[in-house]
Amino acid sequence: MLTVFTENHALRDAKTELYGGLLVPPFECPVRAEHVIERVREVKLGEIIAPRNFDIEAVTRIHDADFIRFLETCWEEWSASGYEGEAIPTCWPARGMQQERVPHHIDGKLGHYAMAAETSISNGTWEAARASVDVALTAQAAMRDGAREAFALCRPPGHHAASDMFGGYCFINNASVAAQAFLDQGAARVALLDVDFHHGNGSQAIFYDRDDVMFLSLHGDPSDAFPHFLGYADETGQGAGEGYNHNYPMGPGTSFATWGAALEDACQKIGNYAPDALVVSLGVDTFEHDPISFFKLSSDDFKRYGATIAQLNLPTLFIMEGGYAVEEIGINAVNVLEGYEGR
Ligand code: OKP
Ligand code: ZN
Repeated sequence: MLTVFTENHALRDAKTELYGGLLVPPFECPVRAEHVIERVREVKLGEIIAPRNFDIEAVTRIHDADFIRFLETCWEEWSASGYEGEAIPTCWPARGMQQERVPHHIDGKLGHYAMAAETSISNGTWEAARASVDVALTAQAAMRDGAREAFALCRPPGHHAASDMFGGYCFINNASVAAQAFLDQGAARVALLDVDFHHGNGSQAIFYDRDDVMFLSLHGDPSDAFPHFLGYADETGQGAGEGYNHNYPMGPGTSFATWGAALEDACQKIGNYAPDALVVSLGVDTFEHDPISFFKLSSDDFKRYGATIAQLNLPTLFIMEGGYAVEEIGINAVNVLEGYEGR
């Protein structure tokens, strides 16, 4: 399988994450991607290529142009304002407040465009996010040009980012941008399967009222897990999108028996939908030793479910999302790809 990767992911190197009332080193850190590419090399998964640079138009098919300009200029504006730390939102348009106006002050802009406070924006964040979506688009283009499957080793991840919202370590929704690229090249239907531990609220919101992308997500029950305010089973889509959104929330301690049954059900729905392509938001924070998650999948389970996804027999684009047990992230992510290849 082809892998797309760039060292420019390392430009995303924030020093702070607000966690448990402390500013700690971020769980979403550069060494994650290094471990994954190391494992890709170790098992000789296949060719590794660098991304090419895509025009921003492929990104603004999904994201609001003003939001993209905000990401581009946030660090500059924040540091020019005299603040000494990294950019962290501290106030939001909560219930009963103005949702539509974008404030002038950087504190207001951050609150307007952020979904959460753990994702500090730092120097280089925009450049890394841009490189990450170029990785996804390069892998997608390889499939347009004939590859049956590809692995986009994206970092930073993307599935929490909505059209005009960042957070949950995400800035640009790489998987959604890639799904839209398939459609723009003539696909009639794309399935987006999100197996990251966390609900892909950004991807769900982006495609919620559409029937040309079916979104399916297996994740920690939002009642107990981030992002807390989306991802319940009764969110089934709206308008033309009614019936094209499927959530599988699962509780603390969920084992592979339960998780795998949910995957089988999701795969059945994907099969019935008969998409032209499958995009997989591949997070491996479902691992039993993940430091911020509560599922109990073993390293072998990742290989097993890769094989299940392969049974769909669809052109498949894997997009890297989360996974914070850094020592095992390479083995776990590449196990999915090896399982898919029948190794
Ligand atoms: C990003 B991705 C836990 C707080 C969780 C954010 C998690 C973002 C996950 N107490 N904070 O989906 O892997
Ligand atoms: Zn996650």
